[in-house]
Amino acid sequence: MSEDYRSMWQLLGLNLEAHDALLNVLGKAYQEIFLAQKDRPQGMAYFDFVMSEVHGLRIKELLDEKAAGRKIIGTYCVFVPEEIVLAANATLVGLCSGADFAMEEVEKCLPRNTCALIKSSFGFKLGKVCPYLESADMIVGENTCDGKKKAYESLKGLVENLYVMDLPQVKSEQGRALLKAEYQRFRAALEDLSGVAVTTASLKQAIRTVNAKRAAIHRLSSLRKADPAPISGLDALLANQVFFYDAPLRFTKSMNAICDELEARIAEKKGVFPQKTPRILVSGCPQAVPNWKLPFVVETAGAVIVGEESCVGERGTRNLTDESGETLEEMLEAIVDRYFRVDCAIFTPNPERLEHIQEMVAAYHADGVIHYGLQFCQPYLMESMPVEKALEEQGIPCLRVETDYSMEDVGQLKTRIEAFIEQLR
Ligand code: BJ8
Repeated sequence: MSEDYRSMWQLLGLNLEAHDALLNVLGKAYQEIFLAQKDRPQGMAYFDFVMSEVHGLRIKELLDEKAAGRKIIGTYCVFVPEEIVLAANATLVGLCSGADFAMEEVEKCLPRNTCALIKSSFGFKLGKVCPYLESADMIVGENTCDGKKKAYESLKGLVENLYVMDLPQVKSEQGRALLKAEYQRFRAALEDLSGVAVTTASLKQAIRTVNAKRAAIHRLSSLRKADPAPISGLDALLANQVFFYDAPLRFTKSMNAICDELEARIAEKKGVFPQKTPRILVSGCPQAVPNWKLPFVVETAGAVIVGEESCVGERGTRNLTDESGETLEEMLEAIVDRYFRVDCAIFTPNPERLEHIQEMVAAYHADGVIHYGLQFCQPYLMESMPVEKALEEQGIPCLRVETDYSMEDVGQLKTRIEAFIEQLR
């Protein structure tokens, strides 16, 4: 950290000793995984800076926003509409769920066979190491998978400002009506919290801001179609992770600057890996910061990741919100339409997800798909089997990986992934 933020962390109630240990591990991992890569785009320096200040400068900015009257909203799911949050004079931040922490304590609250993502969100709270969580004025949980919705019942005893959003599980008329009703209830709760009413002007501007951020990420995705790939899967994943933390306008600007650089690289046929390196699409569970295990294994085994069919990736950012609405009602309808298209595996049935995987394989010229499932994640592990079958029927090789956040299976993963890559050559 470039400044001494210790008093800030102390005021937030962090456990300084545990927090130091976390930052040390993170810093070392970042060095070994990201900074050791060759030929990274220069624009990645921005993301290196963001990561080096992820618990420092960004938290200070959020606290400054709070002091100026804005509210901070923490979220665990891409169904929480950032447009409505921004329009109510609040800032949305993703909450850490990508590393094991305080597992002994966590397993006193949650069954051992709970997915790593849920356990991690508890670990960061119980271990008192997440300044985002401690800065938030409202933490939004959502009724998605069974694991999350039951876990929020327990989280309620740990955080006093938990707000639970109900979500549909079927893409029916009633499902859409539920989503709309829940977004209206959420808007009212935000207005109560911030004391600021959502207006046509503020919602219109918020839709534009979030669309611009998503459009910048789409631009990056599109550039990954090139061979040689102009950016590694690791760096692209990092950009998708930072998407959840950074100030929206700054993120959009920095992302577009990287894309300008990548366009120049593509014109010169310059890449991070040689041409004809096997190309992988990763599909499945979200990979939250600092979960970099899979791309690290894949890209040190001789392949490049060219897309993520994931909520930290295209599932979360694929669609833009229609900007033509003029009334609050029209804009809310457009927001509901946009989010109702997210093809999370909690929906049943969920045929759009398979269609999107197939579209992405074609668009990014992927040679194969790695289906990434977290252990005990029923929705994605259940879907992984029909996904694998359908892809293989079309001659698209697919490897199903089931893992967690520990490093214990890295050797085994490496062996399986190397064999899969060999098959793609
Ligand atoms: S919209 S994917 S962010 S719910 S990995 S906790 S599903 S048992 S994260 Fe998700 Fe929203 Fe869906 Fe996206 Fe449950 Fe599976 Fe754990 Fe998961």
